Amino acid sequence: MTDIAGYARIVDEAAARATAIPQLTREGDFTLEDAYAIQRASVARRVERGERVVGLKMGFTSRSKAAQMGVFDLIHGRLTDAMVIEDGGIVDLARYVHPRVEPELAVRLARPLKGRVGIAEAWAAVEAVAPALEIIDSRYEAFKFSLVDVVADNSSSSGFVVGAWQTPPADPSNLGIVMTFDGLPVQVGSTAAVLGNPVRALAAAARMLADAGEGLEAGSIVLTGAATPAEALRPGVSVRAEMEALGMVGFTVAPRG
Ligand code: OOG
Ligand code: MG
Repeated sequence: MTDIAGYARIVDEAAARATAIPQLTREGDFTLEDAYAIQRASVARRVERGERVVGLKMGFTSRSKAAQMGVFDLIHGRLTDAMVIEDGGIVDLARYVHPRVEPELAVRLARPLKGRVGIAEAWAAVEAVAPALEIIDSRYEAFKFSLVDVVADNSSSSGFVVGAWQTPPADPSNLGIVMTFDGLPVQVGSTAAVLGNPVRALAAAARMLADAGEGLEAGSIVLTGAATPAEALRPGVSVRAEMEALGMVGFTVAPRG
């Protein structure tokens, strides 16, 4: 039997202390269902400490991210208020193990989204959209993991920055994206890289949660998944993403202290 609570404590403490750990599966393999149970238990520990769940992030919704990490299944993780970084804010690398950043379309729901919904229904539930940057930070040594390892580790959730919320555009399926470090482009792409249309990632989120008897609440924020590979953060760097029709979002990493 997989020690759900024990593994949840290990990943939660690794995140809280910003220390790398060996992959959990080094002790023996476990099922995807166990992995999500570990994720739920680790997020419950955060909630017990006073954090609030504010939404969900989808992972491996683009070919380029899946290929970068060698995991080709859609995954999800929970976002809490403690992971929020203000647009234009300063990020302290000491809070993380080996953080990376990736550009994503964020959506906010006007109403609950539950069950096996299609693209039209998912899009109709969206009240606002924004350009976003996700800071991912696997707690595993060398940022290496299997599918069940990364799911147990809350799908590497660690921080996210959302730009100005705005009225959803008529069609979000092919918006150009440029991510820059100190003004120089480091990744260029399109929301089309996310399952052909990032709204598909939102519908997939509702379906995945429905399989576990859960759903998305009104007001939830959903990160639809990186449209490009992630880039490692370094001290002092200024990170920006510009998304066609939606504008900019960014943050600066504090210089080495
Ligand atoms: C897992 C999380 C993947 C995305 O947007 O594809 C993800 C990882 O790469 O560490 O957030
Ligand atoms: Mg992501």
